[in-house]
Amino acid sequence: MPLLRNSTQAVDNVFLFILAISVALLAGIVITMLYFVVRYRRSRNLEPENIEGNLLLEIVWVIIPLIIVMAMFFYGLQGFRFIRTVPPNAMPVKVFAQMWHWTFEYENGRTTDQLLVPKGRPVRLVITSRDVVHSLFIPAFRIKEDAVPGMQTYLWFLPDKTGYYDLFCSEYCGERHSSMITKVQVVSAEDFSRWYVTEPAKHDGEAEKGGAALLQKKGCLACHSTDGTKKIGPTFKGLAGSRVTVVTAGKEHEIIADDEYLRRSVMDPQADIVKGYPPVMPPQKDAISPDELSEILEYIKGLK
Ligand SMILES: [Cu+2]
Repeated sequence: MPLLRNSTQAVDNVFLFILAISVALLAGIVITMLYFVVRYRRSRNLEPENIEGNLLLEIVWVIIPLIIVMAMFFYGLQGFRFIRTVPPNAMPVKVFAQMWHWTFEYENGRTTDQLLVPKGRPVRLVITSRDVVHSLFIPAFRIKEDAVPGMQTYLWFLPDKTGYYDLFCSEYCGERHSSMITKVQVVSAEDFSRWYVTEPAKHDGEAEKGGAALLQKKGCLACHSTDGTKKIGPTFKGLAGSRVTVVTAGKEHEIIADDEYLRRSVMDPQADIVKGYPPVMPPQKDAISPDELSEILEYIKGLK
């Protein structure tokens, strides 16, 4: 059996093996069936014969399928073990799933919303969820694993060709599930180390700093707009200081969107639900630090 190099191989080998056996079986059965239809047609066999058992034949049709099925099992097991055994030199990346956004965190604390990896080095993804069950799927590398709140799961893969590959959520997780799609970008080892050591603030443009960048990074913009557009949640434009009709514990009332209200809406979103919107936002206590929240609010207040 060939030595496995990556997960794509591990899965495709078994798939092609089973496919080949299935095609051979299908052809064998159909050909035999057609032959029998002609050979034993009614005009030639008016009187049916009585057939006794045949021990040899019975042994053969138990043993051969057994060998085939066991071969599928061992071939599959080999691939499964390969996929579940992370090479020791793998680069760890933390993955956080949340409605409806992916965040990738590198060892140096750097976070991104696209997965950037160097060519030729295995990558270990340590996956968890900040709200509901999601599932991380990278079809090009044939890997998929659930993202479960309160639990860590893992995947690994070997990016051996540069380029962009789809990465998306494959566990229906609510209204904007389909927007949980991003890319894996495989770059050369040199390009990667250059990017890895660059300070994000120097690297990214002015506009990407502070609150605006945080809104993007934390996934807020999946549901909230900054230009007045109505999305899953209310827009941030003109929000600060405005009058908002909210539902608190089943009772409707008006509230002024002051600092306290804005903070509560991020950290404990279920406390007051803005009228006309679904109560779907998860609390951000663990995802956004007090300093980050202050920066975000500063930015939101500027959106007149
Ligand atoms: Cu999801």
